[in-house]
Amino acid sequence: MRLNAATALPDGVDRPRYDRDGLRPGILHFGLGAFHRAHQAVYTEAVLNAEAGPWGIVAVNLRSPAPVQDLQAQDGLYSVITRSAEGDRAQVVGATCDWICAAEDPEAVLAYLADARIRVVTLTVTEKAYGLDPETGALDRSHPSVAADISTPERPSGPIGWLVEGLRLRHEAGTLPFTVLCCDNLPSNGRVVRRLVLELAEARDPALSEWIAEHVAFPCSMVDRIVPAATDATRARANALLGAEDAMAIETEPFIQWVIEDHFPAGRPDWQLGGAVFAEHVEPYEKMKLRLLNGSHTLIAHLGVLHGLEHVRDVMAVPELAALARSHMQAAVQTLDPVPGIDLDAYMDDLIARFANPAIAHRNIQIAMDTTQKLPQRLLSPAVDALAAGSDANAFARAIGIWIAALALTGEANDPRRDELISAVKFMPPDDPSASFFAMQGLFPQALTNNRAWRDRVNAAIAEWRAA
Ligand code: CS2
Repeated sequence: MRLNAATALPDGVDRPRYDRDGLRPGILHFGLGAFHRAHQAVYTEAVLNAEAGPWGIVAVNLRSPAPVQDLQAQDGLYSVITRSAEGDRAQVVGATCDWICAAEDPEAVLAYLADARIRVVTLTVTEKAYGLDPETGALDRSHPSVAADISTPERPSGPIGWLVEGLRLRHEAGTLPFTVLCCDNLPSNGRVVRRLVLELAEARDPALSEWIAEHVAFPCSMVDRIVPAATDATRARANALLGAEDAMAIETEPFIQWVIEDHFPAGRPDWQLGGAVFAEHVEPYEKMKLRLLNGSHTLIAHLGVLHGLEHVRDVMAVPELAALARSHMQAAVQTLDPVPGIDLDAYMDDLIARFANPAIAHRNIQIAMDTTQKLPQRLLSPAVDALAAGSDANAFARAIGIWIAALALTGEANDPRRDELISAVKFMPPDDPSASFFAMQGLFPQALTNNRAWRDRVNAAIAEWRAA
């Protein structure tokens, strides 16, 4: 039997404690992936459990209809299985009140975006979906969905196009705008999305862009929870815990964190009821998380590829490799300013324990995906900062060298710049093996491309790890 509103759940499974029939839409979310389901939706569920409110989530997937069909078959319900050494706990989340595939039903998405009941639009669409040119910080106009959003703006394609068209409808109707809350792992994520939205709006109608600049809030947020892609084992576990089949089940760690800039002129859920923290400045938290967690993740993922280890926890079980992750963090933490309320040593200890969690099967190749989109915020900006502070930034050179060595080993990449990476691997000059990577347009900042000594450190790391 499939999980749905009629399922009699076993005792011990958490479930919505509010009246789902009375749920009204208040949030529209783009990107119905595992991360959203285990993070923002769980916080919103906590709010709804604590106090009734108009905060149902309209979940929009941009392209694939599959998760939307699964939610439809399950009355919007799915389970989150929290796994730790103490065992598994299942929670059925009911906060999603409608589900739409934007490619199949764009009109329904536009109707919600125009609807004043939607007060917050959240996004988890991955780094690459925004069409951000890392070199200029502007829109990459050769990005397929950016190009489409410029040529046919009334029929949006990418997230920035949807936001602009939704805001245009509000502007035209004289309706208060929604607040845009980016939940992707980009630095200053709210500010980046604001800049891209204003650029696209400006290309369409300068008056629209002015109105957005004046009236729309784009708070930054730092999101954190390790959520591996679901597998058959996840679904089997859900089946055993729920006594019903759940095609949307996901598993995750107990840790969860959300730090949000508190700027929501149209109102927002009291996400602090779920443990979120509202802060005046979120950038220090974002930087901490991107450089300590995500930077080490990228390093660990490629160490895993090089050593034929499938999961993050397998890399952490090899003492020399775990020590490398630790020393990477120790270098990265030097590039951070103090973060209010956070003991950075304890934060790093927790990260090591989270990565080693034996109950979490997080595949290295999942993290190694789209690395070109992740390097700037995770490894390259901290390298630039470390060099500017007089360090040799060797830890970051080593992480880049390990990435290149892993690419050279497999000859493959799951990355939007795959073809360029494959040809860079084919033309690695023996005396300067990273040269073809440094030549990739806009990938490395000038401060690194022009630094011969740092590039030599990358080369030394490639030589060491290719030989290992
Ligand atoms: C990971 C992140 O896939 C990746 O690149 O580094 O998804 C990571 O698991 C999350 O940011 C943790 O909050």
